[in-house]
Amino acid sequence: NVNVVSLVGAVKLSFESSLKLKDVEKDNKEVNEGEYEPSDCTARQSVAILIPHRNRERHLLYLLHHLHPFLQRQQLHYAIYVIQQAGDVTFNRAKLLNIGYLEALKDYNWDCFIFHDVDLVPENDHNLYVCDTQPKHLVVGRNVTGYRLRYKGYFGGVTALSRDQFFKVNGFSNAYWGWGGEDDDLRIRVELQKMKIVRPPADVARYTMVFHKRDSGNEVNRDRMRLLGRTPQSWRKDGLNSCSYKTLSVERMPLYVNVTVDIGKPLS
Ligand code: UD2
Ligand code: MN
Repeated sequence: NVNVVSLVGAVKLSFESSLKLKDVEKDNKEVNEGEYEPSDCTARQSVAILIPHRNRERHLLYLLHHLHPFLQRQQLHYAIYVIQQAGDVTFNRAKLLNIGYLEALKDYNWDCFIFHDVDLVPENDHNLYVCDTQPKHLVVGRNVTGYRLRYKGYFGGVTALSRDQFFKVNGFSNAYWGWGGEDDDLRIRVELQKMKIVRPPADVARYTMVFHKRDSGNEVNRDRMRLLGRTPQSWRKDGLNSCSYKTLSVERMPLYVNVTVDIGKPLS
């Protein structure tokens, strides 16, 4: 029984500098250790939201503020995981997301995984955070790029893959340190499995990206083109099955599970 009334379509987003974590916690009393389940129906999918993170506290706060009510309107059983890279070695978004998948599955057998940049806030709740029969790219447009697809094959920002789809491609590559390439690598993995990327309609798949500069510690990865050329040969042995890391802590906060990890450093 679908309660269509709970969706509102395009929402007005707010980014108040006075917003505090305590306020967001008060607004989301039904969320327990980052997890929520509708009380009046059975959700169609159980969804883990994975957010790679380091030093973007303000963005995380804005995202939690909008995402919790958004996901509840969609009547999902969900949990939010923030995967925090410890230390100041070069950032590795893809490896953090692999870790999120592995760690979240220790809690529950999630059907679907949403790989989510911390700075992207969905503008329309008809953009459903569920998995499809094919890997799904949820970002067609962003405010900063005139709401147009950046390029054909673009697969960055927010993606949804089922547990099996992500397992089949062996997850992300762990080899992309610094900015760029890891999203294209995942697209290649998906295409090698003869899967086809789907997207919601452009008027629905819209995001606001909170303004930011390139972070120090996330410099452009100059090796990314070479790596992308090797993906067809390397994907089988570089991914979920080779992801080594040390879990430093798992904190069950009211609004998310905070997983802090030591992911090592790039080879040479
Ligand atoms: C684009 C993609 C992103 C990724 C990246 C290249 C879009 C909308 N997003 O983002 O998915 O493919 O290019 O790697 O096209 N982060 C931190 N702390 C840091 C650095 C990064 O938390 O110091 C996380 C955070 O979740 C952030 C994400 O990594 O949203 C991507 O980094 P970015 O926002 O700096 O890169 P951007 O916007 O070019
Ligand atoms: Mn960004």
